[in-house]
Amino acid sequence: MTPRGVLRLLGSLRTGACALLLALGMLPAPAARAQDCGSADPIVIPTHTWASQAVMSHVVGQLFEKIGCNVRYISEDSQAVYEAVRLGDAALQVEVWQGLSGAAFAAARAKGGIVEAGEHAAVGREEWWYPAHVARLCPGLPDWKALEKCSEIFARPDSGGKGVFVDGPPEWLHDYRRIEALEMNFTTVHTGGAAALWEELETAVKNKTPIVMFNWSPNFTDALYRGRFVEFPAFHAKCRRDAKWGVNPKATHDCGNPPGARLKKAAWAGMPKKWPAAHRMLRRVSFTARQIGVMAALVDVHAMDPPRAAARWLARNEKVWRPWMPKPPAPPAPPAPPAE
Ligand code: TMO
Repeated sequence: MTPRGVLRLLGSLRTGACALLLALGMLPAPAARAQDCGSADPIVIPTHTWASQAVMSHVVGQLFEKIGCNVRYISEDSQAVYEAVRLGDAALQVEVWQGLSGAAFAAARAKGGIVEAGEHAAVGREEWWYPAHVARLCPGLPDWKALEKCSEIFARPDSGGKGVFVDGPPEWLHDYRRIEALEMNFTTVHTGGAAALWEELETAVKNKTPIVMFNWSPNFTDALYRGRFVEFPAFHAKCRRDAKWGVNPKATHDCGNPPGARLKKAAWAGMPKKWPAAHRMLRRVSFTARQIGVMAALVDVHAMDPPRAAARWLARNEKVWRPWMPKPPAPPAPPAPPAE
């Protein structure tokens, strides 16, 4: 059984006990009212197709509800979302990745209407990746030149002898010029979404077959698979615009992804005025890599849906989120001493 399979089984045995915890975590908070939120209009929170973002969205939404805000969730494309937030059709995006969304966020910011609402503690990395057993199948990893030498073991019946790089959906807008720029004997196969990526991973781990795939950290895979990112020639901004830079003097994109940046939060510029308490709370929200990995695991390993996973996370992590809540109003000042 794969690590994910084992954990799923243990998880189902614990479900009874957990239902109780969950119920405790969901006891109604003392009467928060919509006027405390600034507006009774729902705060629209967009969710994406990978687990940590969906769970984090519900964690933040359930915190907003604790202070009396109304919340509505929509599922939204991870590129189009920045335009939606800019126009106020969605209020925020809780987990902005540099690689996936850096360009779309910057473009929307340049037009105005969307602002950064601070960073998480976690640094995100997005890159080609392989689970531990692949290191034995392809000596010399994580160096990309070793991967290139082993390309044939990653071939599939329909890949014409080329190694297959298993990627996420086209929506993630990955740049494949790197494969050509580094003259790699690889081709890309898209999966329909994150869940399909994990199915590919699990199959390869169970059968000990080679796989190289897109992955990111923080993720549930950090704790479960002891994988590594492939080390490509180090990123440099010039790599993307200056052909002469880098290992291939005739091509741009002859380097890896940026080494990583803090994950950010984005907000509609009208949010501070319309929902001031929620906006202040959003600014204070900051998750560590470990916390984000756990959120992903609740869905991808323990098969919970994101709202339940969020309720569970909140029930177990009050110490983390309590300091983000609005401070209770100061007690009334003691009466002044009577005048002489
Ligand atoms: C999280 N994602 C990093 C899909 O690009």
